[in-house]
Amino acid sequence: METAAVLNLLKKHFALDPQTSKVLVVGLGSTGISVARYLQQMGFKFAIIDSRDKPPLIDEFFELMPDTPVFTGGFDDAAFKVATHLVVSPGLSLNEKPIMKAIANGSKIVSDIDLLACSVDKPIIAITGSNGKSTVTTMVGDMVKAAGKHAAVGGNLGIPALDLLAHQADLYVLELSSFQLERTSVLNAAAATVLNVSADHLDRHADIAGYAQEKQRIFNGNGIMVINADDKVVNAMMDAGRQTLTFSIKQTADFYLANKNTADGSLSPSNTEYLMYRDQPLMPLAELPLEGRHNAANALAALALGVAVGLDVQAMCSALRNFKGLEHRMQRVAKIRGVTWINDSKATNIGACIAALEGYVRKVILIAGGDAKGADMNELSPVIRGKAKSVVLMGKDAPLIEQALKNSAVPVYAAENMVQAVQIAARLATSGDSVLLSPACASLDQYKNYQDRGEKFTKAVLALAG
Ligand code: UMA
Ligand code: ADP
Repeated sequence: METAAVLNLLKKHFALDPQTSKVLVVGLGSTGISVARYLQQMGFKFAIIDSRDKPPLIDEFFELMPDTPVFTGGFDDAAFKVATHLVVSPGLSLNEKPIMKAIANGSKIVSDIDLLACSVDKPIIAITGSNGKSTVTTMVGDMVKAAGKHAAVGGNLGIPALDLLAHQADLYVLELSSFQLERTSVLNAAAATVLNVSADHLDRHADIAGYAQEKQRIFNGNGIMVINADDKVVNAMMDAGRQTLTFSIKQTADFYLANKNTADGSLSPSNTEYLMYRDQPLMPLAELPLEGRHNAANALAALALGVAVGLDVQAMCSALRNFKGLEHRMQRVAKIRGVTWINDSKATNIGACIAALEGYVRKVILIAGGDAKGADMNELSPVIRGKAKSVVLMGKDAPLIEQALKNSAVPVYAAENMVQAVQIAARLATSGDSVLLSPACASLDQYKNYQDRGEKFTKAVLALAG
């Protein structure tokens, strides 16, 4: 988009003006750097502040913008006092005292997503939810490519939204977290979805209703809403006045699963399920190369988003057939002496663990635990009782899960680290069993991140093979 047109929008929506505004970029992580780069290109006056003594990207920043004022090692009141606008990175709560004070004194909050939305005239597809965001975002990106168009894919997924402006794109596909959404006001995506809502990040949001409310902001505007008909909280976000596409793995919807093969009006063999678009069978579910029934929901959501922006249905199905799946999400690590080992380390909340377990017909051995982030582990109890033969627990909040299973018949074992957890699971497993690492908790109490946890699991499992 022409710079003048972008500046007009920024002025209209946020009174943001290169001549008069003083912007404070709060946080010197990947978002902060992308915002600084954008503001510099657009000719704004700005400074950057980070509470840490040595933010991880400080050296890169000094090299990039040696003349920009930088404050580190705390939140200096003086820097906030002069700021007309704050762009606060998603890792920081808006409830930080200096931020709240600045807002009370009239500073306006603008997010990197707002800045992107004001800078592009191509459709944005926006994806949020407690689980499945990265999977669906990647699927949609692949679908856009398969349809012969150029997708810019990023946001919470990894590439900060504003860095996507460096490439020409026909469509922007954004994964958005509740933290990004809570501070975004002008997104107006052409198609948007909340995939599901389950307890997560309750250490940052007051309660699940507040968390859902932030997610719902993804629908602000007048684009097509893609709604999960199986999720009560998401269903309540429906707006009768808006164009909507629904998806479901449990009931008929715009996108759903069915055994009916309507090509010739006959029923297909009962074990052949199809991904359906209204009365049109799109492809057999078995051709989706992913473990777990929740991935059928993800595929249907991705198809709905693609249809919402006019992508070719056959091209989208071809992208789904070729979809490799993402690491650490229901990833099959090995089959050793008849036991299948699955790495679902990215299951950092209850909803993901429940979805993983629900996908199994036979009972599994579950490895779980870590930092529960304030969630109620009792919610796990029914599905663990129904789907787990035994549970191996580790990490800070293992006692919460153990307590939730107190009066159940499911045997619980304690492990101090991943190697021990895998060895205990290996002793418990017999040929034909599956061992599932799906922790229902964040990893940071014992690991660098969920990737590190998944890698340690994989290494310990492969060591079993000798
Ligand atoms: N921090 C401070 N002081 C500061 C600024 C940051 O201590 O002054 C800390 C934060 O508390 C946080 C860390 O630094 O622990 C990183 O925060 P950040 O906002 O600078 O993070 P970025 O590097 O900009 O990365 C963010 C997203 N991170 C978070 O929301 C925590 C990345 O998502 C995202 O890929 C990136 O923007 C680009 O959009 C990561 C993530 O973990 C993958 N997201 C959470 C999730 O998926 O559950 C929400
Ligand atoms: P996110 O980006 O929202 O964290 P991912 O695609 O990275 O989502 O998957 C995170 C975790 O959630 C993984 O454990 C994965 O198996 C699980 N998951 C993926 N899709 C869904 C879904 N639709 N419902 C519940 N859990 C899911």
